[in-house]
Amino acid sequence: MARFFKTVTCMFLVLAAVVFAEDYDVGDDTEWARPSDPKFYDTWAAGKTFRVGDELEFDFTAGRHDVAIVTKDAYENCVKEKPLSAMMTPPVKIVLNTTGPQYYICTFGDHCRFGQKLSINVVGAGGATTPAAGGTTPTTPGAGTTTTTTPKAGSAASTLGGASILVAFVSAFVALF
Ligand SMILES: [Cu+2]
Repeated sequence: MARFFKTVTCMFLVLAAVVFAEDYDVGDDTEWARPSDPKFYDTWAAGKTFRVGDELEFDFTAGRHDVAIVTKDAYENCVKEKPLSAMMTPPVKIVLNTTGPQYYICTFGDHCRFGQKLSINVVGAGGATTPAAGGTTPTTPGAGTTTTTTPKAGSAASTLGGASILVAFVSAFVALF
């Protein structure tokens, strides 16, 4: 019996991770570019809940932009030297693997100062069971107040949670018998 519960738990965790992980195309149709509105990427991030396991995809024209992961200070002041890491080849895909604020800028020309910069706050991969996690920002990243309103995401997650529990149980029975 213990093995059964272990199986169920295991499958649930795997499925939950798969079901809840989201891929985000940064900027959607605008992609990763110098925006006409300097607040564009703040607006894009607002209302989204980024979780560990989610993936950001930056699409852009090679040689025109890049994606640099930077500190909060570099983000705020558009410091282009010595980024934490920099990626030149699109599409740049970044799987979020730590909680807390994350900062990205483009180091080409004045792109950052014109708003080609993104700050997000990453919360734990809690799925449906941690509605409160999205509401607490440990450090408020300048523009990254992305966390307060997630009623839509929450209800969707609950529905998915129910579905994946069902799938997990069915899978567990199939595996056992
Ligand atoms: Cu750029």
